[in-house]
Amino acid sequence: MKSKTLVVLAAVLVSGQAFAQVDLHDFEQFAPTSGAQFNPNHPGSLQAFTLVGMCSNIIIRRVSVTGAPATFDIHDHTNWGPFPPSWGNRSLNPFTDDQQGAFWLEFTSPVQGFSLEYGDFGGDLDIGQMWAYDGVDNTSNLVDTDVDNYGAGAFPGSIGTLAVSGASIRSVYFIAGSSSFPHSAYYDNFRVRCVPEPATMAALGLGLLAVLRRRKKS
Ligand SMILES: [Ca+2]
Ligand SMILES: [Ca+2]
Ligand SMILES: [Ca+2]
Repeated sequence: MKSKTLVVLAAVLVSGQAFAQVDLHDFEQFAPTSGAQFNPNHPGSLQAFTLVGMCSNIIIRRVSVTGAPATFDIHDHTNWGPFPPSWGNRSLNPFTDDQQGAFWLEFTSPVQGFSLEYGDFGGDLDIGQMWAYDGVDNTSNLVDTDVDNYGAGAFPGSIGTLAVSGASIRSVYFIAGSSSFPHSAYYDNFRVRCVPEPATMAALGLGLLAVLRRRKKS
């Protein structure tokens, strides 16, 4: 590694903040459980699903309203749409239980921010809502909220976004839909902004500075 690269790396590592890393989860690599070629179309095959990230994993679940487990699917839209081109061929689908509760994401390590994209094919007037907590569920402290009016928007041109941020987020809840169908939107492109670990960053930065000093002397 050249000295100039080392200087830049050392500066970034010492400052810590500039190193905040983002995990993108686009669902593209997972086997679909629903889609146009499946019968029934939205079987609700999943009760929990884990997304593996570089700094935090996400456990996806849904809140039960009826007492029965609330389910969801990973949707294949290869043969049906058109979905937004940036959504690829897979997304998160709650339509099996559109009268059930919000999605509940538990982060296995604290994160600084979370955002997602959502939308549907028109027909109803949708509103998206999101809540972030500092503990693994919604009995902990509320950190941030977001509301987005999708209205009469429709795929493929209209993509809604929901985003929350805070010093230490351990769970996020979200729901998007209308009064008749409270959970009636697809979700994709989860982005997780991770917490830099100040102690690790400082140690790495100091180590690099030491290497640089030694090089200058020689
Ligand atoms: Ca996707
Ligand atoms: Ca709609
Ligand atoms: Ca809808």
